[in-house]
Amino acid sequence: TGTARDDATRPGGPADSPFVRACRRRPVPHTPVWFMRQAGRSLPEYREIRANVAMLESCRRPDLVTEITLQPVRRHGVDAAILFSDIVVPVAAAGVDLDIVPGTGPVVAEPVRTAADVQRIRPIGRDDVPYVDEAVRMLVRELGDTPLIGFAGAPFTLASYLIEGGPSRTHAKTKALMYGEPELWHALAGRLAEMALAFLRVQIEAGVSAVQLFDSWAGALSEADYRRFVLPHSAAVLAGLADAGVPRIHFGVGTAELLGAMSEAGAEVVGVDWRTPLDVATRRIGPEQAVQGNLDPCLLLAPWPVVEAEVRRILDEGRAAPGHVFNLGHGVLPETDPEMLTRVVALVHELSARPADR
Ligand code: 1CP
Repeated sequence: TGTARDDATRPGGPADSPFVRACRRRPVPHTPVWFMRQAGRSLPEYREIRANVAMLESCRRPDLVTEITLQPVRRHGVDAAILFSDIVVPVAAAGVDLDIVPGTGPVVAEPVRTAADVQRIRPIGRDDVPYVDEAVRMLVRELGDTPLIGFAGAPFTLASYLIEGGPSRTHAKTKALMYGEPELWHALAGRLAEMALAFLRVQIEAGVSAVQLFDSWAGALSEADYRRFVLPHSAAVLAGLADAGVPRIHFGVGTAELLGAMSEAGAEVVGVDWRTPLDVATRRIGPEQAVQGNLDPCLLLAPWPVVEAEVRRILDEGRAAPGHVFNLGHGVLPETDPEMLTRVVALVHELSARPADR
């Protein structure tokens, strides 16, 4: 397992790529850019592969995972690939009966209600997700100098699917359990933190160059509740990877009021959605962490001159941060014209190009 990593750290290799350098607040030849959900329904070549294969099934086939992960790298020239998988893949591997329903998202057959339900969620390791280990190893070989990002869902966002039984707008059942049965909440969140940590370790062992912890729905919480019920569990995931040698990214949506607290969880990079300008976000996060973001995904549905002006603004505001990875504020919308993404990558590279000697 050492070989993949040793090879990755050579000069010019993935660990020395503009993406990883920006995560570590080091000088870069240009601002790196990738897109959350860059692999997916905006690409006709993705829709073709997925036409007759269910989502979870596709995540368990290393050949398909590899091909789907590479598609946006080939097409757009992004600075990083992100493993094609889903945050509920390790949950299913832990024995929870769930499916990813087209047009809906994750649906859990028997939502978590009791301590016994929590105990049925088994600890996982490499042998529970061999297809992830295999796909990452294939991808690291195929990608050469382009870094691969591994990811996991954070305890709050995973808990929401498990408690609600599916996607939720209010997260009402989740909050009811959190407030009404705090011990049960902490038992569940603790178990999900262990799951996320184990899942990320498998990906790091197999050779990913960075990891992102997705707490997509944490913005539903007040800062006080976030600090009390969520931050310790997310911090435990990130702390468990402190010696792993790869940068950690911590992302959520609607987190303007949580950026300070989230930055305390310990990641090298804090993801920011489109609601908070990156210079404002940087003041909340502090000088010790890089930022990632934050073009509104809906903007990619606007005419090019509008997109161009927004890309310029975000690069300007990103200069206030000690490191900037360009991205969207959330995932690519399925109706996005892929040509827009290709043009954004080229524009970010062109506008941010630094002289070679820097
Ligand atoms: O290219 C990539 O970005 C990699 C693929 C990826 C990632 C990073 C997928 C594939 N899922 C995820 C993570 C994920 N899954 C998150 C965190 C990121 C985010 O906030 O977008 C979340 C919240 C999920 C849960 C999920 N899975 C949803 C959202 C449901 C809701 O609550 O609104 C959905 C729709 C899925 C299914 C899914 N995952 C991925 C794809 C391509 C799809 C659609 C599958 C299909 O129906 O074809």
